[in-house]
Order: sequence, then C-alpha cells, then structure tokens
Amino acid sequence: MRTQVAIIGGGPSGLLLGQLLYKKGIDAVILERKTRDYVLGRIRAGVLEQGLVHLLEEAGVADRLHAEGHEHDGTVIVHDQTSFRVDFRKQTGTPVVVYGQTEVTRDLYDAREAANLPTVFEVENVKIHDAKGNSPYLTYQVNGTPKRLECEFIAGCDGFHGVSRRTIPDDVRQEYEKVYPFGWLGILSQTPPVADELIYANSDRGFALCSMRNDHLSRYYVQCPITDTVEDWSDDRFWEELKRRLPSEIAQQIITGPSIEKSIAPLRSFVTEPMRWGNLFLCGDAAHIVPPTGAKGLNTAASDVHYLYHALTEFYHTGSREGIDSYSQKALDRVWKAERFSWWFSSLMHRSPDQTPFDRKMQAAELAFLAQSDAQKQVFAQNYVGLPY
Ligand code: RFL
Ligand code: PHB
Repeated sequence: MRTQVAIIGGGPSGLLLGQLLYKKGIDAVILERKTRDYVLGRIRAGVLEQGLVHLLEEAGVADRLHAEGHEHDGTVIVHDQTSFRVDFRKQTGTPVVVYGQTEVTRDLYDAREAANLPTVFEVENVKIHDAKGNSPYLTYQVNGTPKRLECEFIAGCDGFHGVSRRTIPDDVRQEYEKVYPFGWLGILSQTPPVADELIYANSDRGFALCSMRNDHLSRYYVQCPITDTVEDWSDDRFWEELKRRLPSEIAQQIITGPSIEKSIAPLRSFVTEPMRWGNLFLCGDAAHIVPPTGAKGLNTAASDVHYLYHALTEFYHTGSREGIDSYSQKALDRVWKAERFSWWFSSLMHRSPDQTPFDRKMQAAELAFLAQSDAQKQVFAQNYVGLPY
C-alpha cells in the first residue's frame, strides 16, 4: 500500500489530521492498534477551546458539536467554603465548549467512514523505517500477516505509549518530565450536573472537580493517592468524599446515582523535543502530556494538528518546506505555555504529601489574589480558553 501521509494512531489527533488533509486533497492512511469501539470507549476530555472548534468546523465535522455542545462563559473556583467565578466571556470575549472527546472522536470516525477513507484497525508491531531518508515506510502486522505502507511523511499520533516517539534516537531526543504524587479518580454518572459551569475545588481533603458531558450526564473527579485502585472506591465512598470537598451549599445540590464508568488517571507533565525527526512528526500525546487540571491535553493536541496540517498543505500545494521546517519549534512554543498553565493550576489546587503548612498558605494567598484581581483573572481566562495558534 502507498499513501502520502501515514498516520499512526486513530485517536483524536490522527483522525482530525486525516480529515483536514482529506479536505485539502492529501491522501492519508490511519493505522490504529485497537478497534473503533475500544477507542470510543475511552472516557477522556470534555472541554474544547475555540481553536479546536474551528478546526472541527474546517474538517466539516462540527454539526453535532454545534447542536449538542454547550458554550461555557466561565468557571467556578472553590477554596474550602468560599467560591468565586472567572468570567471567560468578560475577560477574553471567548467561551469554551463542553462536548466530550468521545463524541469528537465518533464524529471524526463517522466522517472518515462516510468519505471511505482508509483506516486499518488492530495493527500490531508498527515499525517506522527510513524516517530520515527519501523513502520512508511502515511495517506492521494484521492478524499475523505482515504489511508494508510506503509514504512520504509519517504523523506519529499514537499517544504517550506509542512507537513514534521512541523511534527518535536517544541522542536526538530530550525528555522533560514531572510526575505528580497523586491521581484523579473520575466517575461518569447519568445524573444532571450540579451546576451550569465547571467547579474546581481546593479543599483540605484534596482537589475535586465537578464537570459534565450534557444535561443528563455528569463527570466528577476527586484527587486520590496514586496507589489506590478503583476497587477501593465504592460509589458511596466516592460521593461522600466529593461532597466533603465542596462547600455545603454545593454539596447539598449534588444528585448522586450509580457510576457508569470509574477510572484512576495518573498526573504527569511531559514534553519531548524535537517534535520532528526527518519525515516523522510527533503530534498530541505522543509528544507531550499535561495533568488534566485546566483541560489542555486534547486542545494542545489540536494545536499540533493545526501546525502540521498547514505545513503539509503548504508543502503539497506550493512545494514550500517552510512550515515543515518550523513545525517543531512552532508547536513546542505553544506546548510549553500549556504545560506551564496546567502545572501552575495543578500546583494551586491539589494537596500533596510533601506539602508544608507554608505551601498551603501560599496556595491560599494565590487563590485569594486570583479571587480579587481582575488582571489575574484575565490571565487565567486567556490561558483557559486557549492561547492563539
Ligand atoms: P490518544 O487519545 O492517546 O490516541 C492515540 C491513539 O494511538 C493508538 N496507538 C497506536 N496505534 C498504532 N500503533 C501503535 N503502536 C499505537 N500506540 C497507540 C491508541 O490506541 C490511540 O487510539 O492521543 P491523541 O490522539 O494525541 O489525543 C490526546 C488526548 O486523548 C488527550 O490529550 C486528552 O484526553 C487529555 N485529557 C483532556 N484534554 C483536554 O483537552 N480537556 C480535558 O478536559 C481533558 N480531560 C484528559 C482529560 C485525559 C484524561 N486521561 C484519562 C488521560 C481527562 C482524563 C481523565
Ligand atoms: C472533564 O470533563 O473530563 C474535565 C473537565 C475539565 C478538566 C479536566 C477534565 O480540567
């Protein structure tokens, strides 16, 4: 098989890139390790920046998002028993859109299938060859049968555990990492959300987040020890702990119900540099991870897709290699700013085992300053709704 762009990974990055390239007449084949149903079963992000919304519009897959997504003009931040609001619309003129990553991915798969674009599922043992040379290709297996895909460029959209990043030699690749000493326990429940907007809470018992997917589907998180397992957390224990981390007037409003999904996610900040090696381009979680506080993961993957899609389109339409040559630097400039915001917001909102009473006082002072300062709220809002591409 032969294509122009071989995309490894059929998550949101790979699918969005594939759809945008298709709109520009550029061929791509997607290789995905899992099945479509497996990919769609992963419950992940829920908050979309306008930049991502615009890319989905450009890809022609935003109809359902516009019909079913909800614009949020602000968010609520809680410290112990007090709360304040950051008004995104007032501070930046821009809202965010609440629409699940699962739905974005479903819309992209539906569009890909409608256009009859090639996706190979359940590929095993993908290997990247000659990424630095003129004739790159991939080898892989499907049901034990060896396959080969010739291409001109490779987009490594295969997430944190994929092969693409590890193909870049150790002496070229620089990795920067911070692992946080706690995780997020998340549940999805078929209950109405407690509020119209997201609530981020810093309490003495640890962080909590009230989020949602729609009017009947809520997503809640509590910070937990990274050593915990979901078996440690019955639904009853979860709801009780969540309520204890929220002001009583909010806790009283929570409508509980059985969880339909429950999982624990570790928190990590991670960046690899460079994001390009010859004809191989890393995109999304393959190149960087943020802790989920601030909802930057999917959105930062989308900004990589934006730069790569423009670079490849420019190359195929004009022959210019300028976008290709500047891809890594442009993407990384924005990635590091998202890393900074996610790290700062995580550090502000969680309890960590090595925290001193002084550290807690610093969190309290910074939250009080954010609550009172319009300038600080504007900085927060600019970062939350997404920095420009
Ligand atoms: P993905 O989604 O990991 O997709 C990679 C795909 O590649 C496949 N793959 C391979 N395929 C072929 N060969 C191989 N060797 C392969 N290895 C892997 C995988 O099966 C998979 O299908 O990466 P992508 O596309 O870059 O997308 C990134 C986002 O998924 C991620 O950044 C976000 O989900 C992060 N995130 C959030 N981001 C936000 O912007 N807003 C949020 O509100 C938000 N909340 C979250 C989150 C992530 C979470 N978890 C569980 C990590 C909440 C949580 C709890
Ligand atoms: C979510 O709804 O899953 C979500 C929302 C905001 C975050 C992280 C996760 O910061």
